[in-house]
Amino acid sequence: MRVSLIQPTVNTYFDKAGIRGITEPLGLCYLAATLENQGHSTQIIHQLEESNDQVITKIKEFQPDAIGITGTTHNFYSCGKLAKVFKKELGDIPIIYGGYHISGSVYESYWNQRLLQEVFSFPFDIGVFGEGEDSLSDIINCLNKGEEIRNISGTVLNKEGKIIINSTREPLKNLDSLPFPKREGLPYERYFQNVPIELPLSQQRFASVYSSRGCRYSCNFCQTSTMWGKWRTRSPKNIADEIELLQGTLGINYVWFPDEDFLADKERVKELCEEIEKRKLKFFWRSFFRATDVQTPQDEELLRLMYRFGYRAAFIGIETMNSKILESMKDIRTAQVEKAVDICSRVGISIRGTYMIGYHNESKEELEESISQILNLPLDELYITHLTPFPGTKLYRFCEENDLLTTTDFSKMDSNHPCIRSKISEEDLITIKRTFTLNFYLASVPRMLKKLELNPQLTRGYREFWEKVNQV
Ligand code: B12
Ligand code: SF4
Repeated sequence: MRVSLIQPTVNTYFDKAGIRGITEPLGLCYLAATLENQGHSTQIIHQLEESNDQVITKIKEFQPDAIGITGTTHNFYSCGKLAKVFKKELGDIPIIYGGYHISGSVYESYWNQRLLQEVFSFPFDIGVFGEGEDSLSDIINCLNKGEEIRNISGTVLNKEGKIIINSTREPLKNLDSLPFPKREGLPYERYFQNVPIELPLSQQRFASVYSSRGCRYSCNFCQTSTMWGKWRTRSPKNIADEIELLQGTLGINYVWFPDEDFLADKERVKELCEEIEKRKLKFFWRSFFRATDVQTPQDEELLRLMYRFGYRAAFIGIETMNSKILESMKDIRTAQVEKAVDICSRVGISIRGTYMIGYHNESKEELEESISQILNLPLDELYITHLTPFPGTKLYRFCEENDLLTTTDFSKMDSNHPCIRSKISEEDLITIKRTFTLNFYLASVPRMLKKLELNPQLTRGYREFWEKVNQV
C-alpha cells in the first residue's frame, strides 16, 4: 500500500516568526517508518509555506491508497478543511486522522460525543486515538486485504453517521522494537534555520529524539497521561544508536528530547551519558524535566555529568509562582521550582521556563505577586501563554462542568488567546501578558550582557533572534 502522511500548516506566531517554530513532525516519521518496515511505501508532507494546491500536486504524484493527517487542537480546522479538499480533489481515498485532538475528543466522549461529532463533521473516514503505530499498521493491512475496517483497537469510526469507538489499545511495551523515525525527504535545512539562543545559527543542526513516552504524573492541564498511558523508555543503547545515525545522515549536532518526563529514571540518563562517552559522541542536547526531579546534591551531580556530555538547556514547566494554584494543579511547591532553577544556574545550564496566566480563581493582585516572584528567577527564556483547556485534560472537564469556557473555536485554543472565564477580564489578561513578556526580557538584559561577555559568539544568536521577532 502507498500512504501519504501530512502535517498541515499551523500558522502560529512561532511559525510566522520562524523562532523555534518548526521541527520535524516526529509522529508521522514514526508512523512512516513502521509502515515501511512492513513493506508499504510512504510519503511525508510537512506543509510549511506550501499551499493546499501544492500539497495536492505532491499527493497526486505519489498516488496513495490512503492518507493520514496529524493534528493538535489548535489546527483542528486546518486538518478538517484539508480533508475536505482531499475528498474533492483526490476522490474516495480513505482519510485517517490521528494525534492529540482526536485522542482528547475520544476521551471526552465518556461524558458526551459533541467533540467527536464535530471531528466527523469533516470527511475523516477513520480516527486513531493514542499511540498510533500499531493502530495504523492494522488499518493499512486491513485495507490492503480489501477487508472492512471494524473493530481495530485504538480507532474510532463514523459508520453512516453513527460513531463507533473501538477498545483502547495497550501502549507499546517495548519501545526499542520501534524502527527509528523516517526522516528522509523532510526539509531539515529549513528546520535548522530555527534560532537557538545558546548557539549561533550556523552552528546548529538540530533534530528531535523521543527517548521515552508518557509521564508519571497527571497535572490537571496536561493531556500526557490520557494520551500515552504510563511512562516507558527506550534503552540508552537504542537512543545512542539513533543519535549516531542522525550524526551520520544529517550531521546533527544538537538533539532535543521532547520527552514529557525525561528524568523519570535517573539511572537511564547516567547510562545514556556512559553510551555517549563510550562512543565518543559530540553533540549538545536539551530536554524538559519536572522541577521535583532536580532537588538534591545527587541531582546536581547528575546535571553536572549531563553538562559534561553536552546538556545545555532545560525546559521547566513552572506555570505559576502562586503556591496555592501550583500545588493544586501540579502538586509542586514554589520552593521546589526555585531549587531546580538554582541548581541549573549553578551548573551553567540555560533555563527556559513556561508560565501560564488565566487561572479561573486567581485575582489580579495574586497574578501580579506571582509575576514579580518569577521575574526574580534567573531564567534565560520564559514562554508566557494563556492557560488552555485541551480536550482530554481534567482542566477541560472542569471548565465544561463549570461553564468556564469562553470559546468553542478551537483555533483560539493555541495558548495565545485567553479562553477561560476568570476573575481577570480578557482585555486585562492580554495586556498583562504583553507587559509581563516585555518586563521579563528587560529584566534579563543584564544577565544576557553577562553571558555575552562570557561567550561573544552568542551576539549573533541574539541578533538573529531579534531580527526574526521584528519581522512579525
Ligand atoms: C515538539 C513539539 C512542538 C514543536 C513543533 C513540533 C511539530 N513539528 O509540529 C514546537 C516547539 C514548535 C511546538 C509548538 C507548539 N506546540 Co507543541 N509540542 C511538541 C511536543 C513536545 C512533542 C511532539 C512530538 O514530537 N511528539 C512525539 C510523537 C511521536 O508523538 P505524536 O506527534 O503525538 O504522534 C503519535 C500519536 O499522536 C499518533 N498520531 C499522531 N498523528 C497521527 C496521524 C495519524 C494518521 C495516525 C494514525 C496517528 C497519529 O501516532 C504517533 C506515534 O505514536 C508535544 C508534546 C509531546 N511530547 O508529544 C507538544 C504539543 C503537541 N504541543 C502543543 C502545543 C499547544 C503547542 C503550541 C500551540 C504552543 C504555543 N503556545 O505556541 C505550539 C504550536 C505551534 C505549532 N507549530 O504547532 C500541545 C498540543 C495540545 C493539544 N491538545 O493540541 C502538546 C501536546 C504539548 C502540551 N501542551 O500538552 N510544539
Ligand atoms: S505537565 Fe509535565 S509533569 Fe505534569 S503530567 Fe504533563 S508532562 Fe507530566
